[in-house]
Amino acid sequence: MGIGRLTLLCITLAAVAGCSSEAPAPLLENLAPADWADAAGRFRSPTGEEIGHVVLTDGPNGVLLRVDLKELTPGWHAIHLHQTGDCSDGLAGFKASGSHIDPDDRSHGLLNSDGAERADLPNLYAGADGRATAEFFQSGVALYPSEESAAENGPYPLLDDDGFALIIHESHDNHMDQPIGNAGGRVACAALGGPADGEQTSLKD
Ligand SMILES: [Cu+2]
Repeated sequence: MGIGRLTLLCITLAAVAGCSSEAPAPLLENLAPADWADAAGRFRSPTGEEIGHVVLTDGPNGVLLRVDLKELTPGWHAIHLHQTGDCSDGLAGFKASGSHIDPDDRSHGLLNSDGAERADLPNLYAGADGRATAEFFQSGVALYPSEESAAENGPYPLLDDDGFALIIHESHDNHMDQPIGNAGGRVACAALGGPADGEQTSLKD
């Protein structure tokens, strides 16, 4: 890794990994080792406030995600991969992020016999202080388009032309009901790689 790349990494990840000598923001401390991060994004509340981060690592069998959020309602929340990297309409419910990533046309739900969508993840738990920190792994997706991802049933490239969004829902996903496991509205959104993002932090050349 050259100096330029390292500098870029530190600038991009300054908030995430605390590369600078200044005290790191408590929210982001130790979210993930810097050399894990292939991409990172910020979670926004409906009013646009920064309430968390996600770090994504591309692996040979899928994508690893680490998330850290604050100011959530205590309890379980659904977290899904949505189609479009656009969190610009929070007050209107983050609808611009589109529907779930589901290239196989499956039903929603990790516990559904006709499921699951590639959007589907286990629930995220926020403690009494509203903080939620977790690691997830999703097979069937990759960060970047490739020959492999273009093949039938290949990994779905999250950072395609319109990017993707990680959406936190108001309540938990029951992993069964259509279309979103009765998880309610969208309360936080992290856009990566989308046209309206402006916050893309892809670290690959
Ligand atoms: Cu969703």
